[in-house]
Amino acid sequence: AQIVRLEDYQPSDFLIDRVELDVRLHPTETRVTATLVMRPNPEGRSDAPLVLDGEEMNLKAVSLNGRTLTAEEFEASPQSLTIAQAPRQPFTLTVETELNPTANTKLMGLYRSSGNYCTQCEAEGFRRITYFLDRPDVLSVYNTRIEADRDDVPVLLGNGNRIESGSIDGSDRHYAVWHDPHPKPSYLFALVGGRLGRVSKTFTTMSGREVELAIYVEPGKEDRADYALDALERSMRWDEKIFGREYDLDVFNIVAVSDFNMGAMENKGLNIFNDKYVLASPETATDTDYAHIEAIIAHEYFHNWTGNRVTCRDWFQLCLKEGLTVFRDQEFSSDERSRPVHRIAEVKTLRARQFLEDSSPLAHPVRPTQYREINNFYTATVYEKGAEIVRMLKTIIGDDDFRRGMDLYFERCDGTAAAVEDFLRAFADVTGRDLSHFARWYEQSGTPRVKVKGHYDPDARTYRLDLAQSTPPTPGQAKKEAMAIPVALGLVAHDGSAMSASCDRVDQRGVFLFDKPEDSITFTGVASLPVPSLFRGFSAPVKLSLDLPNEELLVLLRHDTDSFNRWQAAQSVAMRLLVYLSTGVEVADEDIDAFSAALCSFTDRNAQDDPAFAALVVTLPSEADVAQEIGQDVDPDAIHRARSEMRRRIGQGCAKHLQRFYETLTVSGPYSPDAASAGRRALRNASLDLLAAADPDTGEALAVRQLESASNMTDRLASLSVLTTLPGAVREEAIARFGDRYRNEPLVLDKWFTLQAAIPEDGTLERVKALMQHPAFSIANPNRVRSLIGSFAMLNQVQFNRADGAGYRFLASIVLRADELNPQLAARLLTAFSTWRMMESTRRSHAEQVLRSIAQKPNLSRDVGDIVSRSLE
Ligand code: B3K
Ligand code: ZN
Repeated sequence: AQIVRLEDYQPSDFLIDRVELDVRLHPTETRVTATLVMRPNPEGRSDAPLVLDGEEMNLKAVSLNGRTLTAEEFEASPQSLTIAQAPRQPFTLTVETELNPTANTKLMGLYRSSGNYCTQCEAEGFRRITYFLDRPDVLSVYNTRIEADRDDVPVLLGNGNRIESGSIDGSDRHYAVWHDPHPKPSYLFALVGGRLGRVSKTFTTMSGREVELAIYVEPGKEDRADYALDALERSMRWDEKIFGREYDLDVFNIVAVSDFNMGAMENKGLNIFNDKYVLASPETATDTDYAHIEAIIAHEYFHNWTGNRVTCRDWFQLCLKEGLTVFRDQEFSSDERSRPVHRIAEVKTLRARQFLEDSSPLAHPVRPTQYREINNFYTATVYEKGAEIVRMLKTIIGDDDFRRGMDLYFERCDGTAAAVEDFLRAFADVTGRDLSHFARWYEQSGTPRVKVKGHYDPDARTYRLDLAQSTPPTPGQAKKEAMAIPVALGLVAHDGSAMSASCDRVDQRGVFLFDKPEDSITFTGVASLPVPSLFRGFSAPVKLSLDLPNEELLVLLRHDTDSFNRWQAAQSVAMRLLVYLSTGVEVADEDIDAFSAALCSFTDRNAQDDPAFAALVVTLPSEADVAQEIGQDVDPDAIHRARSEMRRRIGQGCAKHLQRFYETLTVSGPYSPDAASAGRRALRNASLDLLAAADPDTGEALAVRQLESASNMTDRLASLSVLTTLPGAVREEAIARFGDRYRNEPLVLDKWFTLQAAIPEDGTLERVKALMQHPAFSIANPNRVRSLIGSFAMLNQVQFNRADGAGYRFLASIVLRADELNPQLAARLLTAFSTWRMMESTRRSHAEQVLRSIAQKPNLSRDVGDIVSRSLE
């Protein structure tokens, strides 16, 4: 297959200044007439033919400057439309195409969802609507006229502002014309047509302009969009206050659709969302759903500046908009909720997804240098590690210079298609710093490992830290260089008192920049043996090796002023015990008891003031986390047994405390998704989970009672989740009743699918197969497939990785079926195999066999072909 390389980037030979689109919506024969006002690019080649991208369309006519071209004057192939003799002066090209949105199961380009029409163009979907220079560095002003049947399609939406609408005399059709004054790349184009309900409010921007905000949803579900609308308003206010960014159109529309390949899409002025990230009511959405809605609404809105006003030169620069925008949405959520709690959640996701990817055959740099299918690079590395790079930059240069650098970046790059270099240059220019070493974070893949050893000299009252860094080889990068790693650090005395030690290598913000393979720093005035607290706030995306004994980690849990490291300390102890238990290293009972006692007293002290934080502290690393830590010859059954044993021991050791939390942390009054109430529910439900692990009978009784009396989905789902860990008739009855109660709520059934797919028992594979026959399940709907099949593969360590290989064969069969309909969905599912090399040999050989059999299939999509071949490399 064709490989696209960063080093081959060439500016486009032609530009498209204006686009007039006329779209006549029809279920199977939609007509699109595109009039493109074009000219040769002075920066392009002067003798080049005009080659427009296209895919799966029916070409009806082509005309140049108003004259219809004969078949000899152009060449149309399935992927392109070529005019060999294109004019060397400005010209107008008109292309008429016909498409079938009903047959479009890839959910790219124009397609139908629940009878409505919608589009998805990123990365390369616009070429499925018309022939075009479908690349992000071609920016055009769009005018879109949409026409449709008035009764079937009463709502017509496009990018920008609506400038005209009306009926077509003598017919049952109507139209609307939308104009977007901001030049944009084709991937930000969108249109929607359908029967939709609406909620709206007016927003006054910082300079006093009025903007109409609206969210469109399935009729009857309007009240479920209120929270999203509120989150949108808060996002807009926040971006004004924190980054000085104002919105730039008269309307901002969001449409929720039920068939969508990812979370949402930032089309200019017309965001299209997976309805999972818009619709929420206390009865159907959990606290986590509310938090995700808030974050994704913010993320897509923030793209208006980081992505749309400043867009990407080419797809290799994807992190320029995604990493930066994730950073911005993380900051927003941190300001709206609890910053320490949010930081821990970010790091948990980063480790579970990005560290995993970075140690897998699919590892790639934050800015990749080549791809076969760009849709396979919307990854945790580009998004989450990309955000960590921005965060490190801010840590290194400080808040004020970071804001000045952002301002300069916007000022310089507004209206352009930029590259990572432009971003870094803005910060280099405002600080006078050389950021070329730091830029390596975009180029080098793999998670650096930092080894640290501490040496205390009581006579000299000095404490020295010896640091060494290394990054393991990754695909295409055998040799690694040292990275510029900001280490935020401090020293903690054993009794918890503050230490007045100092070190001239540590800046006023407490950060040491570790940018060599090895280095040492020395603190003076250290009155007693300290416990080092390193990478405070998780100041860099690295793996730290520092063998502190459990007692010292528990000192950090009790006394560190950095809350991230308090949590980290508990996780480190838990991880050490879990790895020992999983790999047959003997663990003394006292070690588990000491840990459990420390957890009891810690949660006791924090339960009332910060229950969300306490809930994170009592939650053990997941089975997948433990597998990743072990890293090779992994036996998922042993990990499952170890973790179950630990949960039981902690549940028993802390039973009194947990019972008390369970009884006292109730939330009175009507449901509210705010962080404080959500925190109480989180600790209460984490307590229930551990109580059930310690004593299944009590746990079952409590869970059944909670399931019946719960007034919101968070508590209801948490109790059902606890019941799924307790095999028997009570569980089956609870599962059946829940499924029946929500039989008309697909988004709730998704949660129900997920819980069942994650049951770590032998019967689960059959259960999952049976659920595929459920009337709500559809292989064509990404949410359903991910909830049932994706959860089985990603959450159920023991059953997906069954020793007999049946889990792998099942996933492969689904991937192949899905690939015929929706390659992006299929490729995403297939990434569940990225851990295959770390399994023990029996599982490893089953997985390899299954991957090889997929690789041999004829007619694989480029998406699946790419993932399978890289997984086997
Ligand atoms: N930019 C989109 C992702 C598009 C994915 C294309 N396969 C959503 C986001 O990151 O905001
Ligand atoms: Zn994004």
